Amino acid sequence: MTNVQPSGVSASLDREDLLAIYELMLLARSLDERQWVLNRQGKAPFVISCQGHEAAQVGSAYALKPGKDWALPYYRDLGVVLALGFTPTEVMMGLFARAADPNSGGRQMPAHYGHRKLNIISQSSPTGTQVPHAAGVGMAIKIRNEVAGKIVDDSVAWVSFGEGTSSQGEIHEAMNLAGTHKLPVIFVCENNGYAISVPQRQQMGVEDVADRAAGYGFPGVVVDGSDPVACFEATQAAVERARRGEGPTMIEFKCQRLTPHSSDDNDRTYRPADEIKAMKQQDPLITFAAHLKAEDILTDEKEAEIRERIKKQVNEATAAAESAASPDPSTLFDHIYADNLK
Ligand SMILES: Cc1ncc(C[n+]2csc(CCOP(=O)(O)OP(=O)(O)O)c2C)c(N)n1
Ligand SMILES: [Mg+2]
Repeated sequence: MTNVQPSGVSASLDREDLLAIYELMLLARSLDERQWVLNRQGKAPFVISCQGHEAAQVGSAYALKPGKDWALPYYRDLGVVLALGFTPTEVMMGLFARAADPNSGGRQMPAHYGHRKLNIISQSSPTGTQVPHAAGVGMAIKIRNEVAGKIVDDSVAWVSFGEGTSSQGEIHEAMNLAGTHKLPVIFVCENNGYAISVPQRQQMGVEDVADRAAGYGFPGVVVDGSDPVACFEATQAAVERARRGEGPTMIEFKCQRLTPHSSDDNDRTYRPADEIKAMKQQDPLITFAAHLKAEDILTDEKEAEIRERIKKQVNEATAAAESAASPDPSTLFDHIYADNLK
């Protein structure tokens, strides 16, 4: 296991990239906050937040090629799907279960992300089911190259899950398969220290989930999940390794969950108030903005301009999705019985 130290600089990221990453992080936060407002107004059924994970999500997804690589994100990954090309309106279509929702045409719960054009594979509600799917995608890529006798497809499968989920059996089976066959899979664990109300010390006997990768014969790295540049760098290294046919990597991002588990949870019953207060000091939006300002990449004027643009996007997305059509009842059985497959 290797520890990747926060770097703040990357040879592959220029000033425009760093500003784009910051803007995506802020867009994810703003859309997330709007979803909570809509939930508390009784308009949106369920919210599960990316707040506190934005740096890990955007930094990591920024190392992928949307539409070429395969992404199997989990429910918290709003920052990932935005970085891969989801529009704010598409996100809101999912929240309101509208017909135009790219995830499932309004059939899935919110935050079960999927997008055909972007190669984002829809996930199921039982946690972790996307992880063996990712190993299967990696196996398909490998077989395609074996049949051709050379690398004709150097795409990778990127899959994410929480630390609680990382203890489930199928995650270990998927990592074993990927390690055995050197599959091009990036296993991303967003470790926020809680599985709903259960703290990590009651979930597993190790401190670093990435330690487990050694048991399957591939590298495991631990990265500060509040530093988007370090998250990008670690993912880029894993992607390059996978593209070269050298096999999988596990990356563990140490994140903070700044909200309750979901809009149906009250974390004040199990998290001390001072723990939440301390976490907010480490908010990646604040620390990354401070870093960019210290480097003269972000100015107060630029920040105001970005915030204004995002406010407009979030307002427009909300209005478009609120007024959009629900799925037509005549499509109820689509995708359920063989003769209705689309
Ligand atoms: C197989 C299964 N067991 C339990 C649940 C209920 N559940 C949903 S999210 C969750 C916690 C997962 O925690 P973690 O993997 O750490 O991810 P986090 O939400 O903290 O990002 C649980 C227990 C579920 N959806 N599926
Ligand atoms: Mg967790």
